[in-house]
Amino acid sequence: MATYVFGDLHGCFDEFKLLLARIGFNAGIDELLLTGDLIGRGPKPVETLSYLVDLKNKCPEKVHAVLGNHDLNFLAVILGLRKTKPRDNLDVVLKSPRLNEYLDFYHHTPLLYVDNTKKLALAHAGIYPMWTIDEAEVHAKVISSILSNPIKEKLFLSNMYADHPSMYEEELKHHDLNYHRFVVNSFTRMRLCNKDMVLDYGHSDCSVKEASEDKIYPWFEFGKPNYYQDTKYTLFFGHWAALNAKCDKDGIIALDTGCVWGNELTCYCVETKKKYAQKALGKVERLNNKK
Ligand SMILES: [Mn+2]
Repeated sequence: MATYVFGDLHGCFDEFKLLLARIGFNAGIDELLLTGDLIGRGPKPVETLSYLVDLKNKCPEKVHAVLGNHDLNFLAVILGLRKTKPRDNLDVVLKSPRLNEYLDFYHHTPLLYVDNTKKLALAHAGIYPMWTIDEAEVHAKVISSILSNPIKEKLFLSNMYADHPSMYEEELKHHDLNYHRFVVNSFTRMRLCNKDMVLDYGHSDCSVKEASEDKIYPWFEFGKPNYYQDTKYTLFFGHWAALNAKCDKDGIIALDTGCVWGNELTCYCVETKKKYAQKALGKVERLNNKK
């Protein structure tokens, strides 16, 4: 039994299958974890979701994904709250006879997955530096309960698109829409923040070096000192293709290597601590080089 964690798939189904074959993935025996952004932009979203839904139906305990910003965008599109853009390549999913199955799969996909036995956690963008894994789990569960309620889901998704509030305070919990938006932004969009843990979205086209000149740094540079080292938990995240999986923090592992942009798809074996990569077979034109 092995546990494999995959970075953002973005509908890159061919590379996904090649990498599964290369690692000798044994469906039903091995565990498959995914850092989210399963679809969006890439060429084969229907094949990707169908594979994951089938595997999840067959062995529910062996497949765990978390929601990414593109996955949430897909939910907003289905509810008519967002228009599809041709470059998102979602129309083919919307026309699929299995749409309701994909929707059900997503409604049961959390923002954060934690395995307390294997001591690992998985979130698309990461965990807000002020939160422990336990605290983050409480926040993530609030959003899961909203997504399982159609009326609350629609209200939540229609208020999701904004950058504020940009930092967490206990007080936020009394302001539902702002609180929910902060939680979802931190789990799915976060990349950079300042030393006061204010999330920054203004430097999204900058490199880490350029941002640091403005005293803005990757979120994983902050947080409870040595939290992941001390607790021996490993946190996996995707989302940040421009980082190219470069994160040198103990216990924090970046996995998005931008397969959809023509780079490669990466997965990590928890037991052997080995990384595997599959070169992209194609390339989607990159309009915004950080997504
Ligand atoms: Mn992504």
